[in-house]
Amino acid sequence: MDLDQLARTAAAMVQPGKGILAADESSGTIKKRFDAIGVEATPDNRRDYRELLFRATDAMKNYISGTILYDETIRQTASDGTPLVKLVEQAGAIPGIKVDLGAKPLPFCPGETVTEGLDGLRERLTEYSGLGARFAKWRAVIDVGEGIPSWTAVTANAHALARYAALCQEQDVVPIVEPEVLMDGAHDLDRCATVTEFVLKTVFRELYEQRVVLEGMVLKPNMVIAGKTSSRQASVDEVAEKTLMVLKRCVPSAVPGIAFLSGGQSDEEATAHLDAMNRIGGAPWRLTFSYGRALQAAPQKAWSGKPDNVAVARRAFSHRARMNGLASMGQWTKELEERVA
Ligand code: 5MM
Repeated sequence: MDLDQLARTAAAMVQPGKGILAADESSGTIKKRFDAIGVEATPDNRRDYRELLFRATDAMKNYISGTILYDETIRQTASDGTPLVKLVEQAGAIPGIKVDLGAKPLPFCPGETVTEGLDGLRERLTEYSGLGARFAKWRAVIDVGEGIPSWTAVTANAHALARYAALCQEQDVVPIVEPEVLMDGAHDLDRCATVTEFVLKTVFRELYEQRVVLEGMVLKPNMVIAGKTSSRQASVDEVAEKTLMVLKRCVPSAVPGIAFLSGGQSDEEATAHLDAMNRIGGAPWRLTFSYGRALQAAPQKAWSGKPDNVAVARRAFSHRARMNGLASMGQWTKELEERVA
């Protein structure tokens, strides 16, 4: 393990003004996104769409530090024969790869899942590293509801995350550790805070037990936010304060950076929350974004599968990437958002 290399890559992933583009939707998830814009989910359409993003020079060069790819994407070539992974590199961003195989039902824990994919992971990491991936991602999904999450589900997921992270570091691949407490449900902000704290404490205990070097990883958590159907939605400042409070209780300062997921927040909410946390300041880690939906919803809608819309879709992507880049430094304003709109 080359700790300097891991730490350098992790620091580059969370550098000021930039964040991570999560473009690692599995075929099922990208189908849902394409269905919403009336595009058939074929390998060529997925390739064209991702090529559109990776050739968006302004966004990729200026605001995107790294891009998470899916297994199919890291093997695909663009229309001119250039591997898509090379497009990411040429734009100055670091290629990464989703390596988990998805959340599967956890025995004896109704309604809960455990993320699978550890079998054969060492060999898959070797291959992905040869294809250009310098970081990886594994997402654990924690649902909040009556009587859940269970201790069983949280510890099973935390253990798998730590085993994955150790295997990555063994091969000089930076692990993004993503324990996502879902926004689905009617729970309030405090319940999300309690569950997120329990999950993060458990994850960091498991990371320690599996000998993961904290300086060579990036954490990708949810923000502390009320459930989507909660009768009381918290203000931007409440979300920022509670999220920072929970993170400070759980995340050692040796971790170089935290790159949030957006989890179903609107584009502007995800930006405003990140910005508010960076304005509060004083955090021992860099705080940035690793958004999927909150970066891609606008370009997907603008594109809608039509070649004539590529330029306008790239502008939409560039705008969201710039807004989030500013938020990663606490320099975003609503006025900037509206001026462009
Ligand atoms: C890009 O979305 C990823 C989806 O993966 P699956 O297809 O396996 O569900 C997801 O892991 C994503 O990287 C994070 O959840 C962040 O995305 P959001 O949309 O929550 O910002």
